[in-house]
Formats: sequence, structure tokens, C-alpha cells
Amino acid sequence: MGQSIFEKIIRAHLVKGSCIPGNEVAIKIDQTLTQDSLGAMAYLQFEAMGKPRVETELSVSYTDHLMLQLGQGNGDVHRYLETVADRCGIIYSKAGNGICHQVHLERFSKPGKTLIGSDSHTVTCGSMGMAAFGVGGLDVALAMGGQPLYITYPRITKVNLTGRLSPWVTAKDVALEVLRRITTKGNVGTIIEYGGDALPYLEVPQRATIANMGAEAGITTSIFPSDGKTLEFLRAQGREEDWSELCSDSDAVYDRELTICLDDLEPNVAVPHSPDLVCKVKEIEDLKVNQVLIGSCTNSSYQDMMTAARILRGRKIHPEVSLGINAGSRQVLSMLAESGALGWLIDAGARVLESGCGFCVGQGQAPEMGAVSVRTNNRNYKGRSGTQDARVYLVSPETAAATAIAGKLTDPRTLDMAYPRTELPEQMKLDDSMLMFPTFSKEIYRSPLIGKPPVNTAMPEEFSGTVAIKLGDMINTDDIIPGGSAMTFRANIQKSTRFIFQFIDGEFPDRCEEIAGAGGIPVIVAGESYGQGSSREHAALCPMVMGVRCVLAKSIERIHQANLVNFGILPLLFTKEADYDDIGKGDVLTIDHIHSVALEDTVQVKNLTTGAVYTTRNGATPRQREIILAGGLLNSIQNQEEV
Ligand code: MIC
Ligand code: SF4
Repeated sequence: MGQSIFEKIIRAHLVKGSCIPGNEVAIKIDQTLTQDSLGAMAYLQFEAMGKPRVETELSVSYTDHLMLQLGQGNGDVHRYLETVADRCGIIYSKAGNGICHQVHLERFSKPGKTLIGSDSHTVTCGSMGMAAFGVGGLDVALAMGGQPLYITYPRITKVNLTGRLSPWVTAKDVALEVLRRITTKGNVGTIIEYGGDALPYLEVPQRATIANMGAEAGITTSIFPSDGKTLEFLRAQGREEDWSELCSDSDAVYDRELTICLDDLEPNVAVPHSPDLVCKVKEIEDLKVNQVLIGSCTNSSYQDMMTAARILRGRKIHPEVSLGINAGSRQVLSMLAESGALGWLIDAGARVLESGCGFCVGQGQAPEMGAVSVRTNNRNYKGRSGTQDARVYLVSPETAAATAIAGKLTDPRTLDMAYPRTELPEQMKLDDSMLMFPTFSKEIYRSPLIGKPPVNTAMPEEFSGTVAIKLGDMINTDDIIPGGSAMTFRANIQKSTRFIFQFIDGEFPDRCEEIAGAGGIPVIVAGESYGQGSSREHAALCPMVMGVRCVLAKSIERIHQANLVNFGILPLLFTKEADYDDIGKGDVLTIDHIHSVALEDTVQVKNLTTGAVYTTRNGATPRQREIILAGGLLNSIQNQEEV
């Protein structure tokens, strides 16, 4: 039987296991990336492992999330990252060089390689024929130390893209269409492999937009073939030698197939507060808009920014709109400047923001109370903009530019101009002077903000829990531990715990302390798709520090579940809707003989408050169950070394 692209890469990197959906496989990791908000913890964990140098082919540390530098906090983290990178053999991308996913795509992506990153949108490099995964920081630390990554071999959905995009309809509209069809839940354990006769017309930056938003769907990753378009992209980046062809066999078999005919697509928009609430722009046109923001790792390539600039050239934005533009990398920003396009944007009334994540994660540009903000990024979760009651709509750069001019949500096809599509330039501007290559000579910088990686203890013999919080469906990791100003403290867990469930239940930390103080174990109860979104391991680390040992949910998303395991928290899944309904905040739960039953596929949980007994499914794989009982991955590795 023929092989898919994904299977070819995994087979070439297989350390353990077999490529059967649902089986756990261990794979060798070629490249890693981190960003500054989660990177510091990953490097602290790497340091704690005692390895002097990274053992990967390539590891890059990016500075893109913590860019505001209000007070010394962000600067402290940058300096730690720069010096630890120098010491450990990691390339450091300085603040201002761009967003990790955009820069990695431009300068380091390589067909056929495996890549993991402590950021959920690491999947963007799937557009280059890489097997790219978002993971927790501890998984990155282990891969840098030469350990394989464990993943559940996924079911593969083939998405055939057919036809051609009409003028003004873009890759973002495709990404939103995929989300409309497969939604943000129920996709754990699947990947998408793209194919179809439209591929020769989709350039790598367009493919990157589509692969990027797979993170919102909760799929393990997306992958495109490495073909002539991939070669063109690498040639423009002066990296032709990094190209190799990679496509699926003609008789490859997929678990599911879907076809999206690009001819039928129209400009799409995701409405508040979930990226899968997608409708056509024309259905809600005329919505008055206060803010428009163009950028983020989804839509900030040269083509995206240049097309927006061409739309805005010679026009003015609506007087009641604030427009911000945020080029994805210094390469893009510098090319916009040299071509004059930056001037067109400034003349139109745009505010020029630094190349970084910025507005996408609430680092600046929080709009006014109740504002309507139209953005080109990938997540419109409630509160993520920095304003709790703002309403964020996700669109293409074309729709965003048209909207900025009109002051209301606008289908760009109504603009009185020919579509100014921007082709991939034959040669991009190459200047790697903001990448710092290791010299192995710097002293590692420390500050009070750079804490120590917390460690857990083994699971207690007696499990007596109390439900500390009961949550509904689709709680994302921004809900668990917010972005914005909370991100400054990611390298210091004690400080980070102050922000846990800040906007849902600010008393959660105190309640956990009370439960733990009385000798109990705080338990989190949740509905479907718990832990969507970001890969931030703090969504597991902070609860761990508060004493949480078990999350009981209807379903848990992949990266978050792996993070729970890494920090010794047992993920249990309800098997009956009625059990979720039965349980309440404050209920006392016990699990008898946890050290033996946690090794099983089903675990009985007794609710002493209601008298019910729940038969739950153990979400952890057999290998992971041992890790949980040991109190997390670091403990488990230590135990193995001691044996
Ligand atoms: C995000 O888009 O939510 C982030 C911020 O990039 C996160 C990482 C983080 O929490 O620092 C992600 O996507 O993993
Ligand atoms: Fe940065 Fe936003 Fe991309 Fe996350 S989604 S990496 S915050 S630009």
C-alpha cells in the first residue's frame, strides 16, 4: 500500500512503535523552535537536565511575544534567552527579527524534516513538507537533549483543494472554510494532508496560512507536499539546496477525504468568540468597526502585507477606525520599506507596529470597551485582545484593508479596483544579521524573574480530591492562564499562578490552597475540548503547583493533555453525560488504590458527596500512566536514571 507524505517522514524518523492510527510512536526530532514567552521555562528545564549542548540538527530561540518591555521583565527574559542560547548551541533570533513561525519558514524550514516548537502554531511549517508539531516546553527541552518525541500516530484526512481562488478570495478564506467544516472540537488524533489540482497555484505563504490555522481546529498538524512551489520559495530565500521533492504515493490510502472547491469560496469571516464560527463577509456586511489589525503568524507574509498596501495606496482609512499593521518578519518589513509600500500604508493612516506577535496575544492594541475589532490573526477568543468585552472578527488582509477604508465590515470584491494580487518575488531580501549564532562564550544571565522549573512529587497513595472548579465546554488555555501582561511572568511559576483562571474564577488559587491545606487534592472538572488553543504548558504547570492531580473532562485537547501528563496530572474522561451533570463544585472524590488503577484503561471515581460512582476512561497511554504516577516526566526520567 502506498504511503502518505506524513507516513514517509515519520517512517524515516521512527525510533519506536508502528504507523497505525492510535498507536504511540516515538520519532527523532531534527529541529526545535521556542518563542520567548514559553522558551525561558523550556531552557530552564533543559539546563536542569544537565546536558551542556543541544543534540538536534538545529534549534532556534525566537523573541517575538514579549516585546512591549514595560518595566524590566521582558528585557530580563530576552537576556536570559540570548545567553543560554549562546551557551547551549542554539541560534537566537533577536527582538525585531520577526515572529517565530514566519522567520522559521523563511530561513530554516526544510522539506522532509521533523520540527517541534513550544508554540501551537509550529504547524505552520507543515506548508513546507515538514512534519511540524506544537508541543509543551518540556517536550522541546527533551528533544534538545536528544530524546525522541512521543505522539499518537494520527488518522489522516486528505483535503483535496480543487479549482482556483477567485480574485479577492484568499488562503485565509480557505483556512476559515476548513474550520467551518471540521470545527474546533473532535479533531484530536487527526492530521490533514493537502492535495488536489489547486496546489500548483498556491504559493508557500498561502499554504502557510492554511497550515497555521490547523492549530485552531485542534488537529495534530497539517502537511503539504514539497513541490515546484516549495522550490520557488526556497530559491527566493537563497536556500535552493534545502529543497527535496516529497509527495504521497498515488495509491496512498487515507482515513477520510474531503474536497474544497476553491472556485466556490467567497470572503469569509470568523465571528466572536471562536475561530470556527464562520460565515460569509457579505452576510454581516455593514457591521461598524472600531479597529483593524493586519499581521500575526497567519497573515503577515510579504504578499499579504503588499496586497493590503496596494489596496490602501492613495486612499485614507475611515476617520473612526484605528488601523495597525504588523509585518511578520524584518525581511517583510524591510522589503515593504524599500518598495515604498510602507509609505503608502503610513499615508493611508496606518500605525506601524513592530514585527512580532503584538496585538495577536494582547501585547498592545487592546481596543476600547465593547469595540468591534477586525483582525487577520487566528484566534478570537473572548478577552484575548486585552479587552474583555471586545468582539474580534477574523478575516483576510484583503477584507481587513477594505474594512479599514469603509469603517464597516466590507467584502473586498465591492472595492472599485482590480485585484492587486502580489506574486512571490524571485528574490527576497536576505539579511540574517539579527540571528545570533552560538559562540559558547557568554555567561548565563539570571534575574529574580527567571525562577526554577518546579518539580512535582509522586502521586500520593491515597487519592482524596475536591472539585475546585467546574467548567463548561471549549475552555481554552487562554482561559486557564491568560496572555497579555501575565506572559511577563512565564519564567517564574509562583508569580504565574496568580493569573490562573483570572477571568473565570479569580478565587481558584485560594480555593486550591484551602483544599490542599485540609489535606485534599484539588480536581478540575471540564466539558468538551478542554485546553484548546495555545501550547502553553503553564496551563498544566500552574495547576500542578496549586496541587491539582487530576482533570476530569468530557474531552481534552492533544497538546494540553500531553502537558498534563508531563507534570503528573491524571487526565480522566467522562464516559457518561449524566456523570458530568451529577458532579458539582466542592464535591469530594476518591480513587481507591490509585497506584494500580491509574495503570488501567478505565478508572472508577467515587463521588462521596452525591454517592455516585463514575466509570471514566484513562486519557493517558500506558507509557504516560507510569509518568503520571512518578509525578511527571522530569521525575520519571530521574527514576529511570537511578535504577
Ligand atoms: C498563542 O498564539 O496563543 C501563543 C501565545 O503563541 C501560544 C504560546 C504561548 O502561550 O506563549 C501558542 O499558540 O502556543
Ligand atoms: Fe504569535 Fe499570535 Fe502567532 Fe501565537 S498566534 S505565535 S501570539 S502571532
